[in-house]
Amino acid sequence: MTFSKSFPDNFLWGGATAANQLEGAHDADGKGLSASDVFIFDSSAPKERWLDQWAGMTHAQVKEAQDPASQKYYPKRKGNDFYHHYEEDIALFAEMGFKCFRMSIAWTRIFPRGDETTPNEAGLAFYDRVFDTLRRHNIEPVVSLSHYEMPLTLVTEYGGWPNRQVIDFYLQFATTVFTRYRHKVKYWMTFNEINCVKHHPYVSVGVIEEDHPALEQAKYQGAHHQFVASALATKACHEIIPGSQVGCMISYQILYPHSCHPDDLQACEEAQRVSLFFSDVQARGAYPAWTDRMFAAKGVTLNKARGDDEILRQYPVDFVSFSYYMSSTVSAHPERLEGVKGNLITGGIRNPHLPESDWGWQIDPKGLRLALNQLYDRYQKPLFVAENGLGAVDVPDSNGVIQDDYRIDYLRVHIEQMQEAIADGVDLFGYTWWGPIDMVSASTSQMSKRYGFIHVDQDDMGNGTLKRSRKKSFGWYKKVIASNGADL
Ligand code: BGP
Repeated sequence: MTFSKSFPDNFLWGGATAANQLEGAHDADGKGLSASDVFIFDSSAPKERWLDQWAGMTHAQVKEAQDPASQKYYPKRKGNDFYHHYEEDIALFAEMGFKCFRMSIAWTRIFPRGDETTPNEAGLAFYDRVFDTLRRHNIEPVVSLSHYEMPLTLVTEYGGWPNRQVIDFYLQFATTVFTRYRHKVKYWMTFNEINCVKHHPYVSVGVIEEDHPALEQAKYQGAHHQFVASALATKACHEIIPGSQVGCMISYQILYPHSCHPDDLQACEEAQRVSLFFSDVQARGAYPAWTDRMFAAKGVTLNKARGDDEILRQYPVDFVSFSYYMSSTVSAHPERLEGVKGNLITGGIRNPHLPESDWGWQIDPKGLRLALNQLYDRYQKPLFVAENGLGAVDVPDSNGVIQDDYRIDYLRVHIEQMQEAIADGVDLFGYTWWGPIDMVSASTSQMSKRYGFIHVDQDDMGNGTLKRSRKKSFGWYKKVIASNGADL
């Protein structure tokens, strides 16, 4: 007998974005500079060094970026100008049949420095307009509070998240937006990819490495404060918006042992645990026992305030969301492997069985089914695929249309594996493709790393008309949503 079970009727199909890569208008209507507004990227550097750039900033770079005379181009300040195009863009999402739209609120539109006591009304009004436009199109907003940005002032004057005061600033921001949008937004995420602090402490916890000779201590102390802030925000959200749903969001890569040697499996398990303890804390409400040993090995001593453990225990998240782009393999002795280059982004070992994207991200749809099952086994909470997508170089055909069959193929095989996971019994309630419209890449700041169903006419230096046009994948995803995942 064959067994089949498909997407639930109310499945949330949609797309995912982030304010700092999308909106542009970095100084409009009172917005302050955010940590990501000063990020710049040198694509001429060797690819192996790309992650290092994304990982850190120096005070000198921040200072130069704040200088109005600086001639450099900062792509995230321009985004794709959603700030001025949101009505048109949301209408296009509606045309595709989106049930939901994942976006983030730029903290600096609401609190430009982060430490004010009164919010910026013009910033609040912008998101009212966005949410009202979504409602008119029957699109459910799914909102991240902090997606790789925080007010730059909280980095330069307060030292970022290692400073406990930042919890209060974040909670002020969170409660302000919960209260303002309590009738408009039901689904919230507290921090984007909270487990990426180990890769890029600057964007994750606002740490400038020069300030922190004990970098590991700063990273994990910052993460601890985010856990407490996330738990208290979850509590506040439930109080202010009855029936609201709050999720954590992690970056999830399936990891395979490079060989069947027990040492490789041990190394693989450890790497997976180090990545997953973040959602363990947020979904189960406690640090796993083994983290004592990990922190000791890293020389980290967490400063916990009295009551922190109780806060984590009392206010876990309602659902678990994650991004899934690729898998990687782990070896206990990578130095002994000859001719095996590390995965460009993660430093893992390349898997010889998998193809890769133009940017070296290895494509593994079955890994998505594994991820869904692993996370559901572990947490027994509803899951949401908050990001999944293919960054590619898109070249228009002679009629000016982008025939992105490669994107359709990527999407098709990942949807098939989600369907398998649902048949396995996983409680999955939504999927948002990253990013439904071309925008500035998080890790490289390039426009040319395109994910969209909608093309935006803009190059890496910000030149272009910003005109939006439909790619071939636009119609394909529309058909998938209309058939609730049946017509692939
Ligand atoms: C995730 C981030 C997103 C995003 C995506 C694709 O890690 O949450 O912000 O951009 O990856 O990454 P990139 O833009 O670097 O290709």
